[in-house]
Amino acid sequence: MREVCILTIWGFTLLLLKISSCTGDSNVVNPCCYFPCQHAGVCVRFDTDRFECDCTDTGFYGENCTTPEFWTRIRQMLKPRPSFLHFFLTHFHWFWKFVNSSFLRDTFMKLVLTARTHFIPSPPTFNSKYGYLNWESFYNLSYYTRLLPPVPEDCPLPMGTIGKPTLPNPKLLLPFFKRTKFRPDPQGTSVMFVFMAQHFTHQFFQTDFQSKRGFTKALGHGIDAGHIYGGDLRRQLHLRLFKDGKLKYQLINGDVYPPKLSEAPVHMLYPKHVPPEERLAIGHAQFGLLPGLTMYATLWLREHNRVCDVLKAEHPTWNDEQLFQTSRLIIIGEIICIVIEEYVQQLSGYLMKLKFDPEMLFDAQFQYSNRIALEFSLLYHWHPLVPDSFHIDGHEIPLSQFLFNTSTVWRFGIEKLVDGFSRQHAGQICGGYNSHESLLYVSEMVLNGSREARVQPFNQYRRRFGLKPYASFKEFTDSEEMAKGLEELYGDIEALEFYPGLLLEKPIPGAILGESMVEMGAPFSLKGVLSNPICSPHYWKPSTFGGETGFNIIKTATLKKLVCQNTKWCPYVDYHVPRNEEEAKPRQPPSEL
Ligand code: SCL
Repeated sequence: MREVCILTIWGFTLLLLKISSCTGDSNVVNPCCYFPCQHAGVCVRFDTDRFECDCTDTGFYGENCTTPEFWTRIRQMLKPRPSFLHFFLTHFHWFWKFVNSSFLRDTFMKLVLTARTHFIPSPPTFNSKYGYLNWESFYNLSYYTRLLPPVPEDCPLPMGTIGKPTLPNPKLLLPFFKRTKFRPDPQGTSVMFVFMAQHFTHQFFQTDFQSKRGFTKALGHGIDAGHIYGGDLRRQLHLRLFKDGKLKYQLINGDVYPPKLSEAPVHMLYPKHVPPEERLAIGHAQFGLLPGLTMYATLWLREHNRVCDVLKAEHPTWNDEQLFQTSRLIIIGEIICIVIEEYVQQLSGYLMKLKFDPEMLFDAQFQYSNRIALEFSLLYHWHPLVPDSFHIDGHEIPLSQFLFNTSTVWRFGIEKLVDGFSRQHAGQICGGYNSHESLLYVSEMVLNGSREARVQPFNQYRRRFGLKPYASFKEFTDSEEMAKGLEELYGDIEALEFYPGLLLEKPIPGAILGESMVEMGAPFSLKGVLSNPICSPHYWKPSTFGGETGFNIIKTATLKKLVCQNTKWCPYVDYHVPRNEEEAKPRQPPSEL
């Protein structure tokens, strides 16, 4: 009798506890929803209403990781603001002219690399499912990683505890993205850069839209040239010729192009109206989308086969497999070199001459592993780059007629496409009001995806990357209309979302990007590029690339060589539009062609 009684009381107590955890606790806000831990400290919830910040290795201590340790305080006092550093790096020609031609170039480059990459945790940490460390999130490469954990599911508001009860309808944000009048990038970036950006980044940004946001199909998590060779072995085997290490190709008007889809039956996304003979087989399923992408696919295919010839001449005993694999490593090296020394050079606007030299990091603390972050994939939606139409060989082709118009590639030929793209201005990325109307649906998808993934507010990321959070929308943008509109939609600058924050922020004066895009993009970018295995001490030597010849192809790779060693005549080719009359002179094919 007594035992039954005790059991009943126990049962009653358990029931009460259960009820309280269902109802009573809903009044208790998960303290981590306030994002209390500063300086990348980790918020851990204890009990229902208590939290602790783990400040390990942040350089700060105290309940919220706000008190700097001694050396942190010294560093804080000496460290210049990012805006000052950027100004310094983009001004004072005479200073950088001197630096670029002395040993100081290496010193500064090393400084840039280490200062940038230390923001990226490696091995990776959180992902879209897990706001705490665990084996699954480390081991499962199908996830993009995350720098900041998702906003906890049980927070009272979508952005934690600040802002409106619901986020604004994405459709109401699109007017701030939409182009009024084409605004060219003041740094003089060309359309050649635009297609490079799209072609290059789609090897590691392949969001899996079948799954929820936060998954990727590109398991290489970096520069693996999967967009050239196929993302998996099955695809690669279809694309290979199995002779001399080469890739399959076809000849059109006597020039080399990717093979017909019928010759290399891989999955490609072509709409019905594209005739079978115009469908090409390319490493990436979507690269029939735009002639600019097919152009780069063609250039890299020609370059791969050219490198195979160079290797075969030196290694007549090598079989197809070794020629293929070694050429692929050389192509990866060429991509990295061109990306750092020309692509990032153009993007950053730095007067310091950037240098690709993996040896710089051999004595630094640096991990040769990389995981693509969701935040990186979100921030790289740079559709404002795209102009309203394309100027090629005296023709003006509107964007709408460019889509899936593969035959444009051989109608003009690679030379004329490169020439036209390199002379035409790209759009300014940040500042808003510069996305072509037909591309706004992409921004809408990014907004929806970022909400589904519960990405933390923009200002949280400003803090994470050592930037001062914005105090108001007026400080964030120079457009009064936008400041007012965003204020109404979000209610509080602390509730502004990550992606609109990055894209709509006022650009740095005279620059293509805003401060946040530079300070958040550069760490992901440089970490992704330099953590490639070929940059590690056991790979970075001549034997990996078939000897000094192959090694030198990497070390001296340029965009101009990529084009002009694989075309009949050398067009104007640059990520910058012509800077002087000499470069602006028209180029024609020699008369015998
Ligand atoms: C940069 C980038 C990718 C995205 C955004 C910005 C950038 C340097 C020197 N990089 O590479 O500015 O510049 O890292």
